[in-house]
Amino acid sequence: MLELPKAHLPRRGLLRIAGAAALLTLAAGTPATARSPAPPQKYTVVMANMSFGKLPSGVKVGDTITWVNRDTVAHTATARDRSFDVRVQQGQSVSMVVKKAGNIAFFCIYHPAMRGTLAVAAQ
Ligand SMILES: [Cu+2]
Repeated sequence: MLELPKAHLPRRGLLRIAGAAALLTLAAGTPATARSPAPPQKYTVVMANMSFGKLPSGVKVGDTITWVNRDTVAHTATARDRSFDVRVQQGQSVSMVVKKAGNIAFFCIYHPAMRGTLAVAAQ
């Protein structure tokens, strides 16, 4: 119909269109999460009935884990690589900041049958 052949469009107009498309592409390609890292999260692991309760997933270096001991004896959460070693008296809780990434096996030094593996992602 009234469509102009490309050769008839002014050069400047074409450049402007290309520029706008580039800006839109940039805006779409930059999610909010890329600008700032996620804030540290807090998790809880319960020690009860002589075992560790459900372990959190999605833990990252810098997050905090609070170990809550609901038993009537003391427990520890001791990493086999010693990247953490938390002693928790009966009825108490102790918080720690996760320092190291990896699948970190841990146990209770008083009750070695109590054990688990904490999956920690880098920051
Ligand atoms: Cu124990």
